[in-house]
Amino acid sequence: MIMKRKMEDSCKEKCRPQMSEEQEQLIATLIEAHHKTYDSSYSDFGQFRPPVRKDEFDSSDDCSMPEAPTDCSFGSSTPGESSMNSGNLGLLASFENFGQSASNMTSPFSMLPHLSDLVSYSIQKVIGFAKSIPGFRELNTEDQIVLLKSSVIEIIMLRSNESFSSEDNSWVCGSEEFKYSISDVTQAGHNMELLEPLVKFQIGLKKLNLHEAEHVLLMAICIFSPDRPSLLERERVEAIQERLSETLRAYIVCNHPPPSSHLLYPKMVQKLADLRSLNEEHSKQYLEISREAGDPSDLTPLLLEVFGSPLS
Ligand code: YSL
Repeated sequence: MIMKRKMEDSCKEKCRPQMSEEQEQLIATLIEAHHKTYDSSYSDFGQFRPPVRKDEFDSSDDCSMPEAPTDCSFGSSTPGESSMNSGNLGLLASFENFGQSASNMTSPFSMLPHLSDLVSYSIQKVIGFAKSIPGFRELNTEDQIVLLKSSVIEIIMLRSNESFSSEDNSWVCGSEEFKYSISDVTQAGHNMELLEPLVKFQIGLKKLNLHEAEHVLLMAICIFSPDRPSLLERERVEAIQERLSETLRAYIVCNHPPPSSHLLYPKMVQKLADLRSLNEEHSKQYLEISREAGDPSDLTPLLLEVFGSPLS
């Protein structure tokens, strides 16, 4: 009897000719929100502090020695910085070198200012996306903040898949200048070994060949994770996530043809699990980088607020 009911249910599921009006509307809303917050032309990237790529075979690598400050501290900095520094070749210079300031080409974190600006910009876009997910604004403010703070790095990793190229394992955002390889990210202080899971994640996600509807639903489902610590109204978050997951399952059944639809939903759920461990790893690395970065202004106030300040 139970068996029979189950079969009837699953048949009803599979044979439902269309998704509900409400589900169609939800997807349309999410896609529109994503288009408004993800600029595929990457035309804003020129406003970030410029990327500084250290030549891997550059002998000026040795400049981490504080006794040779004049050789490298002022080698090549932005115009504003060099004029500000001119004349200070003595004590200040060696202090600056100790601190590995952003003006110093030999800083091990030469990509940090640019990538901080990219992440900071992305955080603002993710906030815009979250705010337009039906139900988000109706949550209490505390829970909105908890959901955003805990998921934002995961959403950035998810959305970045749109620029990720499996051909050369890099994120391609228009010009060569805004093409980010693994080595670029290590030049923001991130450890190569720990970046590998991020790249593996990108490759695996790319392979799923998600439809845009699936991509935006996955991001929305990730934001509405009811198990984030210290949520006040967990059940409300869970109810919204449930509605999103239901919509995703219905979308796959109705619109995603086999064979790529095979086990697609569980594979997407697995991606959410992968993101948790990437998030955890990121927290650890961020803490180290924010402590070791010589110049706190390499980061941005928003970054400090969202990921935490080493001083707080
Ligand atoms: O503080 C953020 C640190 C992460 C790296 C964490 C690695 C920890 C190991 C698990 C940053 C540096 C990563 C980014 C920003 C490096 C450059 C490429 C990329 C990475 C995601 C996290 C994202 C690319 C884009 C470009 C474009 O697709 C966008 C508009 C996206 O928002 C971000």
